[in-house]
Amino acid sequence: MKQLFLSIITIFILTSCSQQQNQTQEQPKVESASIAVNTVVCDMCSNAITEAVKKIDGVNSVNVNVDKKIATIEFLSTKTNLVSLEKAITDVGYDANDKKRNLDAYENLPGCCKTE
Ligand SMILES: [Cu+2]
Repeated sequence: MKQLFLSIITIFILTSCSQQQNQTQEQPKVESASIAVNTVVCDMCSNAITEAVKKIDGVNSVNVNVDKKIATIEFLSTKTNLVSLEKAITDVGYDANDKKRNLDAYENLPGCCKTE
């Protein structure tokens, strides 16, 4: 009786382990990108970029560091890519890596967010 109980436990452990492995394999790959956002000056800039990037399908998280001027973004590589992330940022009026900001969007930013 005790042996039967032990073998049931063993089967249970083995089954739950293999299920966990399967889940890991099925999950799409999460990538992290650090994008230089050199024209960011304040929290409003940070919020504008965060809101814009979050709208992209496949983006898990966005964190803009105003002091270091870096946007750290976690995304699913199966759904989006670095170019799309950069474009979302330039479209709201900020430089992203070597991509220049959209000037019309930049003109519409609050005065405190303009760098010139
Ligand atoms: Cu700002």
